[in-house]
Amino acid sequence: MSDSTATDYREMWTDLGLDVNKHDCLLEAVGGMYVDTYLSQTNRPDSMGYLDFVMSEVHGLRIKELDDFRKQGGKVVGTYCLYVPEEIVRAAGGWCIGLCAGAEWAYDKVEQVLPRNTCALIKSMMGFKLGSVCPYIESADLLVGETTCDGKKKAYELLGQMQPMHVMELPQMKRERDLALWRAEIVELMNRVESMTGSKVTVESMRASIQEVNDKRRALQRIAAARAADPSPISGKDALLATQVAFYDDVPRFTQSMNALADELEQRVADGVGVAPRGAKRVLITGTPMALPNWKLHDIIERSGAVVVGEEMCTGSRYYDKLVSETATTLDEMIDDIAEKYLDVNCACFTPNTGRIDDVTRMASDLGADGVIDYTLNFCGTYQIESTSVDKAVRDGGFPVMHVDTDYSTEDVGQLQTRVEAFLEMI
Ligand code: BJ8
Repeated sequence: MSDSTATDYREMWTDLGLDVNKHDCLLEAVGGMYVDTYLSQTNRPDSMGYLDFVMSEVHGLRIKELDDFRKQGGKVVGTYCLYVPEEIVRAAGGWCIGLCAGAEWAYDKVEQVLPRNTCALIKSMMGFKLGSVCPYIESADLLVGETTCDGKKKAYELLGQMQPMHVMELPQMKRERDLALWRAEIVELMNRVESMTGSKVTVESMRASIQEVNDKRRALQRIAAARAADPSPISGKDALLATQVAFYDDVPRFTQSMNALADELEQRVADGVGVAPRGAKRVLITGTPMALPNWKLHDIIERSGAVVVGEEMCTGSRYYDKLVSETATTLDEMIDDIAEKYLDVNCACFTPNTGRIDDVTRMASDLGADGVIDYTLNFCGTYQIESTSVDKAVRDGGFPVMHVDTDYSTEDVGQLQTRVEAFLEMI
């Protein structure tokens, strides 16, 4: 991260409209966090070198790639949620990037337009834009939002006054008529991206995009499966980082690198090599997403000697555990398959959302977890209320559970550390 701050990319950042001095501060802060959180780990898989490199160039080389793509006429679509189908954007010739919303930034400006008691993810999303420090959002030709939670919906109206915005209406139940509505929304997104890129989606382009995004998810599934071993061959922090980077890295390159990481993890499992000693306490985390660079809870848990073995969240299994069917032969069938796969994501904005509860207990058992931490960002009503059902199902399944409500600040780190240590001692 620090290399990029020196000189190379300042002209590009300026051209993108960034506040370059504030951006330097952001890079320095995130770079410092990365060194403390990641590079201080021991016995990491060698293949993590790829993600270290990606992070060292997170606002440099990758932004340059987006810039070059756009200069050749390419279009970049920025998203904030798992429901926006990357396959559609890629099939129409665009690139899709998940936008940063994982750190506190410019809250003084944010709180002039949003209530203070808004969840950190939404405040961060707005803060990066209002603070002019995110080269990803400034590289996006179109933002695609979705009607998930109320806070995001209303914040998209404000973002839409600053940048081109397309909002998809996501139904909040999963009946046949909801699927029909969702499919129509996907077709509308496809039309919008096609008119922006000037490139029509074809059976061939859609088949290729389904295949390459599935391949990315398959690579992440291999990494996830390796974490069932005791000792776990990879830290939860490193596995979380892999999923976070999946949202914005070049797709084929990322897939290749993650398959190399999975090869190494599988070898480590065969050799009994782990990041923590065999028998270290194993924790499954469930809840709201942890957008880059939110590594707070994983760091606290793993510094306490336990290992995070899975994440039932949008920066975890919800992102990679389901694939789009690859058997369709017509464009209509492919769109059906995409609509079905995406509506099957289990977000708490749906009612009922029993699929998520089933996933939590299944994952806790498959991954040999000793306990579950249910993690929610403050003021996220849907996940906070769903905690009651998660808590009951996890306890009924025989697993201890702890609930954490937090945000992106470091103020509660000491208190969380004490609570996590007490939980780990108890399990
Ligand atoms: S599919 S979890 S990425 S909406 S934490 S902004 S819900 S108040 S992020 Fe999410 Fe899509 Fe669902 Fe996943 Fe609102 Fe809650 Fe904040 Fe949230």
